[in-house]
Parts: sequence; C-alpha cells; structure tokens
Amino acid sequence: MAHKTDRPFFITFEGIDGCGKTTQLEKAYDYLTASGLTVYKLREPGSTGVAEKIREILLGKNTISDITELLLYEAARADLVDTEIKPLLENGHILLCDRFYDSTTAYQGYGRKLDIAMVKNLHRVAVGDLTPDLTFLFDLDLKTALTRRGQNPDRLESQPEAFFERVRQGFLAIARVESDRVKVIDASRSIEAIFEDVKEQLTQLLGLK
Ligand code: Z5A
Repeated sequence: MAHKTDRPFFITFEGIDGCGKTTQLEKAYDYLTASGLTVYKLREPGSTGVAEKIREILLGKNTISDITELLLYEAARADLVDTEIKPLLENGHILLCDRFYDSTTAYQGYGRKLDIAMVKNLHRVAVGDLTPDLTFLFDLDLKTALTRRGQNPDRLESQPEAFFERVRQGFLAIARVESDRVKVIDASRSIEAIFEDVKEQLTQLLGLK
C-alpha cells in the first residue's frame, strides 16, 4: 500500500536543456513509487491551468522583454506554489519538480544578465520561504546537450550558444554557494550510471535504507 514518509520532501531537477533531467525525474518517480511511496510530479513553468497558459506564452514564438519574461516565470511559479506545492507539502507528500527557481537564477539572471539580487528577491515574492530539500543539477557540456535536444527549438532554445554557456556556469555558481542543497551530477554518462547517483542521494535523504 502506498504511504508517506514522516515528513514532506520537495526535490527539484535542474540543468540546461537536453541535460536529461526529465528522464531522471521519471526514473526517480518510478523508483520511489515502487518503494511504496506516494509521489507527485510537477513541472515549471506549468502544472496548473494558469501556469500552463503562461508556459505557452513563454515558449511560443512571441517577442518578450527580459523583465517581462522574468515576471512571467515568477507568476507561473507563484500560482504553482499556492495552488499545488504548499497544499501537497502541508499534507506530507513527496514532490518531484522539473525545474524551480534555480532555473530563473540561471536563465534570467546569468543567461539574460539581469541583476541576480533582484532576481532572487522576486523568488521570495513568488514562493515565500519555500526552499527545495534537495536539488539535482545535471551538468552537461553544451555540445552533448545539443545532440540530445528535439528538432523544433522553442523560443529559448533558439538563443545563441554563449547564452547557454552562461546558464550552465550560472547553475554551477548556485551549486558552489548552496552545496548542501544542490548536488552536481555528471550528466555526460549513461542514463543508468547517472541514476545510480540520483538513487543514492534519494535513499539518503528519505532514509530508505
Ligand atoms: N526556463 C527559464 O528560462 N526560466 C525558468 O525559471 C524556468 C524555465 C522554470 C522550458 O523548460 C524552458 O523554460 C527551458 C528553460 C526555461 N528552455 N530553454 N531553453 P523545460 O524543462 O520544459 O524544457 P527543457 O529544458 O528543454 O527540458 P526537456 O525537454 O524536458 O529536456 P531535459 O529534461 O533536459 O532532457 P530529457 O527530456 O530527459 O532528455 C532529452 C533527450 O535526451 C531524450 O531523448 C532522452 O532520451 C535523452 N537522454 C536523456 N539522458 C540521456 C543520457 N544520459 N544519455 C543519452 N541520452 C539521454
């Protein structure tokens, strides 16, 4: 029978496009579910009616200023936190989220070169004091990531390589500052080898052994 852990857990999956984070989230979901736990999957931007509409605007072929883009990601996040994440955590559940505010720091802060302190202040407006218990950062060189991406680039995927290099370095900078929370995983290996590292972190955090 599915059951809960003795406290809620909020776990996020981060990295540049094509790093394999969604693949690893799905494997983590299957592994935890098979362990008898009730687990919820979420994605950003998205996972609520309002946030999915914002996602369409953000990833569609629209002309959007950098500040508008930042505010739209934070608006989608505020809606997701209020309507899904907080209630689920209050009920003691385990949540796996495909991207969260580290993506905004990396893409809008480092990638778009917006002021990092201002970006981080907006995270707090959107989510209050909520912080993930654990964040996986799937680190991958841009060349390999490009070979894994789909054929039809969305609005952000059409950015030049230098943008994604800044985003990658931005993620790594976050991990250096918050090394207790953010675990850097070498995503250049096979799906199974990467998942061994993910599984080890999960079993440790959730006390599954
Ligand atoms: N964005 C932002 O700018 N600011 C924000 O605050 C937020 C997001 C939240 C949407 O993100 C866009 O929004 C994203 C960042 C921006 N755009 N850009 N550019 P998204 O998460 O929805 O989309 P995505 O980043 O493009 O992720 P994705 O499509 O879900 O890809 P992924 O998670 O990195 O990879 P994957 O789907 O797991 O794998 C991709 C392919 O590689 C697939 O065929 C796999 O089978 C294969 N794969 C996976 N792992 C491996 C390994 N280890 N070896 C070989 N092949 C592999």
